[in-house]
Amino acid sequence: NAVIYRADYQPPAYWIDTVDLCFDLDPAKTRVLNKMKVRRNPQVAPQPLKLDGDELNLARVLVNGQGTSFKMEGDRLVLENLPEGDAPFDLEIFTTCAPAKNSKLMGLYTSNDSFFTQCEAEGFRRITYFLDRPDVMASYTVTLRADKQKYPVLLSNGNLVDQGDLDDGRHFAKWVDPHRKPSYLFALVAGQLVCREQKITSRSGNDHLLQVYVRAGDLDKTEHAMNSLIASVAWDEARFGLPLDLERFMIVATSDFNMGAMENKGLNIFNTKYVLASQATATDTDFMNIESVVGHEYFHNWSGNRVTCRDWFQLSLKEGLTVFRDQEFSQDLAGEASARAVKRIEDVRVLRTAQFPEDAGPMAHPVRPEQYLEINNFYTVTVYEKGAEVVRMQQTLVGREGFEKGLAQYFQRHDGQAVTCDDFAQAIADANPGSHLANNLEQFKRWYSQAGTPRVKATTRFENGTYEITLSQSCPPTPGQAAKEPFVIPVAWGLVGADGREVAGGMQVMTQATETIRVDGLASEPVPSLLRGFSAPVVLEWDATDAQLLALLEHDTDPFNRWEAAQRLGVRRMLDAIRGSGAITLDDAYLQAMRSILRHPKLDAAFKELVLTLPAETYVSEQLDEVDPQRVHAVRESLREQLASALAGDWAWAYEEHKENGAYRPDHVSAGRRALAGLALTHLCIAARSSGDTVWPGKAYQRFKDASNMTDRFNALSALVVSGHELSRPALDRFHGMFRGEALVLDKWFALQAGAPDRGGNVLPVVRSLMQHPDFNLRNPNRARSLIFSYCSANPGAFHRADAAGYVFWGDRVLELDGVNPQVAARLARAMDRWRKLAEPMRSAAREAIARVAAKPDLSNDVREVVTRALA
Ligand code: BAL
Ligand code: ZN
Repeated sequence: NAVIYRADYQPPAYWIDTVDLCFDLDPAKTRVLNKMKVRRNPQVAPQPLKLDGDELNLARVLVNGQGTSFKMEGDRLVLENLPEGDAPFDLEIFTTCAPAKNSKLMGLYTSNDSFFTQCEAEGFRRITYFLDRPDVMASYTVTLRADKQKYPVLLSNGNLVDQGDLDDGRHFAKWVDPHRKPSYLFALVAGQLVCREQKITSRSGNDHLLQVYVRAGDLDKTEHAMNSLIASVAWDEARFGLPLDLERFMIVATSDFNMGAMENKGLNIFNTKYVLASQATATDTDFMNIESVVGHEYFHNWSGNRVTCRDWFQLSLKEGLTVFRDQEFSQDLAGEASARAVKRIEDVRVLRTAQFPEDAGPMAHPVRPEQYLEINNFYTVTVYEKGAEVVRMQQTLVGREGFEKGLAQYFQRHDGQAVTCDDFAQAIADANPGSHLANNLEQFKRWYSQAGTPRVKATTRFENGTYEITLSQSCPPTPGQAAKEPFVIPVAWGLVGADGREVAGGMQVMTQATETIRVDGLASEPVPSLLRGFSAPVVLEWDATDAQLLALLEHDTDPFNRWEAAQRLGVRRMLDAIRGSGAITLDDAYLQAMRSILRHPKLDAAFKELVLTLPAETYVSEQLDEVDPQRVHAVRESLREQLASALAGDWAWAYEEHKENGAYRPDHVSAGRRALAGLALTHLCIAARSSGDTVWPGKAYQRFKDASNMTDRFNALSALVVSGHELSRPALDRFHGMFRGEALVLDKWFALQAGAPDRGGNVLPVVRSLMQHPDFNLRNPNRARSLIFSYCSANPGAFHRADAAGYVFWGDRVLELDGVNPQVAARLARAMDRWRKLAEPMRSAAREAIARVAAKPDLSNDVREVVTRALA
């Protein structure tokens, strides 16, 4: 229960070379026989062997076949009388555990009468005593024994080398993993599963068997996951020369899973949310997410599994890199430049609405954290998404080809090793001597060590045909880091002339606190386009005029900054209203600009949808020193209503123009059309609320009933719910009736109601009553997230109530969940991260609610760490 520090890293005192595990699977009491070959690490002074364990029943310990003395230090099993010298010895440990009682979903657990494992980060110690740390890599042989009728499918990592029947209706399967791996990549699955399989031959001519395992009845929802896997294998080989190194690659879906998915070697275990999709049950977003998560887990096979982390502080080594790789994969699959830009905007939106607040709050930490109490709390948007931006900047600084060379260098140098973020950056730099990265490597690595979002302030001057842009960087203090040194910041820039044409452009690689870009010989003052493509994860402080932003929205050749101009125009109007009287009337210039984007003959529908979507409430709130979330919500709603009413004719045109897509395909072009039609329908229903019109809500209801796919159906349902139309009730009831057997669709049904716009405090009572719904189940993470998180974390206008009832609900749920699944509880605890920014009386009420949670004596480390930091 102590804080762990990166600076305290010590190499392991022992190595474990081989592990032979034998499981007798039983939900109530599973027996685990673990035979290891262990040897001392000659580089470390002799000391006892201390094995990690958690909630295990220890039955026997043998060293070289003989009973031995041992003692317990907390959860650790300590062996002192071990053979002298460096020669390997046999260590045999026999334990039992209770998978059916494992509601934490870490280690070995049951879900729907099947067995699954989750070992990252520290779940393997809940299966057997072990050196459960990523720098101890071993060769695994696994034998699974279980009732044949109940558990006909028995899977583990690697290759199936033997199987057969045993007495009493039991059977066995023996698996050998040809690759050494750390314990967090171990996996087993046993249950009644069916699989879709596909044989493929890779570019290099090797044959592989790909399998996707699901429950019977779900097989018709696995085609997209399989296609995504096939595409992932091909992409990694084509783009980075990284082939599949296994004969067999399996994906298994389970509906009880803490995370999205897990990259266990050769046996990825997935949340059903990221596997199952059919046009009737999954939206376009679900299809895209499946593609990217399947890609992400597959890409880990190299970036994570072949080269892993020395310790958990290095988590971003594999996660930042693999998010970067999955983002690139999705962009490459999207194809055209405009579709790539849409994906980039979506990724940046996640970063700015989730990671920037994290970087400014009590849980702020560097991409490579310095300390943790519970590592599960550090699977964060900082480690993942900001980590990916840090990798992306390295690519920017060495160029795309240089980055490919750098990655090849990294894998060549470190294949089979457990390494650090420093090793990664060093390899990329070494492969690119003379590059901006190589020339500034130590300074660049501050991105790994300094927390907080840097701010780049831009000021401009035009005199005698010379345009100057002065850029100054700073970074606010974060917990434990009062002062920051300058970062290396690549700022992609361009100048747009008065006639809308590009007049200059380049990349300023900032290394100093202040730098100036100068362009001579200009006939008139241009408009600067800065941080193109979001070339660095910073806040750009630029006091642009409306005219400059409107010019960029119309002319910028950089689609990201075109979108960004619209965001700035929207944010400015919202902030003016929030800081002012709370009321605002949208100006013609803004409305006209939005109209011309909506009606633009050449722009993609997906891009239009992004431009016409107002900045999120959380993003707007981050721009304020003190936040009244209800006021932010009210202002955004007011703007949306005006946008809806003023452009009603244009929205009607957009809906009619984009609503028909022919046969459903989840490709980017038709998904973009559906997205824009959905946004239009929402605005038309919102406009109908003020005008009293019944035609559009009626059309939305009809669309909801007749839709041929989930995207259109859900968008129509959402339009009714968001606009608060009375037809939303029968539509919600009908939706539930149609999909009562589809867990993932019911998650959407819960989430939509919990995330609905608040009208006079009506959402919390709905959430409370949905907690009593027969389909609600707190123990299922997806369901808990769909109802509770959708309310507490994703609906600020409804959650932050002046009467504090939202906070009381939050505290009760955190404590309730902590008794079931601390990892999920700690995520929910993070809903209060930004409490210090709240206006009174919410701030005091929030502090009281957090203090009430913190006062509970037997809190998990997970929740304790979050609430303690929040109050610090
Ligand atoms: N390694 C945990 C799940 C993921 O990031 O792929
Ligand atoms: Zn990952």
